[in-house]
Amino acid sequence: MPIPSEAASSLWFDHALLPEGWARGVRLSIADGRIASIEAGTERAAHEVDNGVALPGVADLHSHAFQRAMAGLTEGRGPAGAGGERDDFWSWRALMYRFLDRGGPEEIEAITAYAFMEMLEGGFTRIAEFHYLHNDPTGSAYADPAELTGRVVSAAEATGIGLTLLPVFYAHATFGGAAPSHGQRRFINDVDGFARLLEAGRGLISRLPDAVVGVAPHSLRAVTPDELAHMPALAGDGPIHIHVAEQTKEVDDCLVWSGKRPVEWLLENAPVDDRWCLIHATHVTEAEWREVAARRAVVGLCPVTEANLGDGVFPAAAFVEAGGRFGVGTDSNVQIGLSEELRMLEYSQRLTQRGRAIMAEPARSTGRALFDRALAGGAQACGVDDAGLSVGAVADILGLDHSRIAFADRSGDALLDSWIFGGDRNALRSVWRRGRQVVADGRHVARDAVEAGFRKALAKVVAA
Ligand code: NGQ
Ligand code: ZN
Repeated sequence: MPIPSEAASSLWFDHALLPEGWARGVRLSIADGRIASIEAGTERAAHEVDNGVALPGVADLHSHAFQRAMAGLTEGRGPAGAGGERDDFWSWRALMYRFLDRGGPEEIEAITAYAFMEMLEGGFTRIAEFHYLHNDPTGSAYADPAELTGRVVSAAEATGIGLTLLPVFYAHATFGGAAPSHGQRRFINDVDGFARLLEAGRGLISRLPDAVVGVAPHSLRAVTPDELAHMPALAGDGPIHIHVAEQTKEVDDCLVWSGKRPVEWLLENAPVDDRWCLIHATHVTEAEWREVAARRAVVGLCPVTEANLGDGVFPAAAFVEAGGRFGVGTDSNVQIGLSEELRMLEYSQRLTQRGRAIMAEPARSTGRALFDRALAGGAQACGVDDAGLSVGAVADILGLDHSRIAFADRSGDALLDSWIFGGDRNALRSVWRRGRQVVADGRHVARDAVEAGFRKALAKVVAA
């Protein structure tokens, strides 16, 4: 069920954030899903709509879409988790595993489509889906082992979001090649099976206009060094994503296993370069983050989820000052939105450093610096090279409603700051993907059908 709307041939904006900076009276012409020309300083013609403030669409570099269905269901106090006396990341993970007792292909597709739709409504025009749900609820492979991969591709097609598909390799419970636990049965693969899954994924995405396939060894806990060594070749030209150093227990366990910290081990034992995206990397030493920056890898920050799970705070400001690259992801999808992620990122830095405008840079406001960096880092991590409203780039465009009170008497970077920090959720009015309008008046064009599918899926997967 691909979305119906026709591609626009030209769009007029009162303000636009172009790679060289802010411009007024901007007309973008669009052909074959790409920006064909950009004129600035124009007057709006009588037949043209004022589409407000144009921003380039940003990539969400990390998601487990199915977790959207759990939002709000893990916020109570429960029995202690595997990792300690209190509710923490590990007790959350145990609840998340239990959530996977139900949910077949139809439910997974419906939940994924709902999350992808909300990403578009929230300003993300591409998603790197870190997809690790491969098996059925008993832990057996589906008749088609790529069944659920196909469902992710269908969800991207139905919503129109750009897809960077990251099939996940997952084989062990923890460091040292431990056998997987019962809760992990839906994730498990071996290297040969994974190679076949990747091939299937490459076939499945060929029906999407600009999808990318990469690989995702889940974490140093779930993958042995031997298995990890296969991943760069399997990735081909695609990106390589891995969760790393999100929790202090992971750091401690890695030290016991190898004598090294997770990021340190990865940098010494894997060919980490600009194809790599290190998800979270929360607990890093200065030597580690300096080396990550020098390797030009992207750090995939997921500030809302990291706050929700109590992970900790990545030293983003120092990392960026050293030339480090980051993008943002929605990870658990407990809440989905670009402005929310950027705001949480800045606020986590302010709260720990007791300062203001921590991520701002000379001549760029906080919001602008966050936005520019997340745009570039997201594109790199997703394996796409054109980010930004420039001629030849894919026409993935956000339109903020300039008439809202949040933007009164604002221009330039203050527009971004007012959107990100003012928190007007209705400010993002329009989204175009490859020139087709997928969000109008703040709603995805297929919202009614996608929402109905999600409701049906929830009724099946949420325990009574
Ligand atoms: C995940 N989520 O794969 O969904 C993980 C939890 C794990 C986050 N790390 C599982 N936020 O890391 O073992
Ligand atoms: Zn994750």
